[in-house]
Amino acid sequence: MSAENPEYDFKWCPGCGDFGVRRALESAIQQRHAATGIAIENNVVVAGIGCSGNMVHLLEGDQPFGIHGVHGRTLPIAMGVKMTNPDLNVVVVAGDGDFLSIGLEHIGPQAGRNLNVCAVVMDNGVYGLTKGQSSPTSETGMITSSTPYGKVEEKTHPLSLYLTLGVSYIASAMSSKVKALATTIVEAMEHPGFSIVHVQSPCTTYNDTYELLKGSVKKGIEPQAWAIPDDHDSSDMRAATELLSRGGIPLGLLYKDTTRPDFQSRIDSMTKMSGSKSTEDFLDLLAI
Ligand SMILES: Cc1ncc(C[n+]2csc(CCOP(=O)(O)OP(=O)(O)O)c2C)c(N)n1
Ligand code: SF4
Ligand SMILES: [Mg+2]
Repeated sequence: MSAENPEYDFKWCPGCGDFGVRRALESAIQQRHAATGIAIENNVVVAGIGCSGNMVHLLEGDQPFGIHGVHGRTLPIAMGVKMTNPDLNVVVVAGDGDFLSIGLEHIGPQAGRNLNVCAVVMDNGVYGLTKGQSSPTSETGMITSSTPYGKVEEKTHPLSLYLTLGVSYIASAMSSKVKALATTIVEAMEHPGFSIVHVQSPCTTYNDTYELLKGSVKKGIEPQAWAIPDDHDSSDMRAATELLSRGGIPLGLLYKDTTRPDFQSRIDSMTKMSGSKSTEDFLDLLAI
């Protein structure tokens, strides 16, 4: 359980975007409980390593189950949890470093499987916990503790990446818009397949992007974030690709494919087809 652990004394910095994500996740879990009557303990939060992953220790109110695992390995752990108990609602919480750097190799396989888990990715464009090194989503040229002369690499565009890899539900959100984020997380949890809610969650200590995202009339800064229009057809991959080509950070539901079976349904069909009745039967088939 993720009940408060007195030996784990971690606090987010004032203004950290992860506070908003936490409130949204708590609300989404409560909303699911209120709508379905399913116990809070039916939810399992699988956390990455980072300021963002510490969410699993900081959730307030009724406690879901929680696993604070290994850096970059949220998706394999989530798969293990979901496959051993398909009735659980499994939610991954991870940072841009955890999910898109060391953990990048796991996104494609889970997209291919359409594993029925929901990933909430907190993107602050930096490695916050380890004191501000550049991450895949740091801007090219950004000066950080690991890039004193500026980041050399091109930045990763996570939404395009998810779309290309075949993730079946992709939404983009802002940590400061808590109510909208909670609604999105509820929808993503309900989606029968692999869903990613990619959240702009600024790091006030090492990469404070609030002003860039929201813009400032006074300073003549155009907002990077913009709302996906209501008439966007989220079932249309071409329309999603076209939206992304406009640049900036689109906010809202980018893509949703409800036509693909999820991993468990594929496994169930295969089990039926193979004539195996149980895991024991299957293991017997392999016995020499
Ligand atoms: C295998 C391994 N490599 C490196 C680290 C060190 N490490 C801990 S957190 C982290 C990056 C965190 O960045 P991010 O996922 O963006 O989370 P944030 O702190 O920004 O929320 C790194 C490199 C580790 N704990 N384990
Ligand atoms: S270092 Fe950044 S990401 Fe980590 S708690 Fe502080 S503000 Fe949040
Ligand atoms: Mg980060």
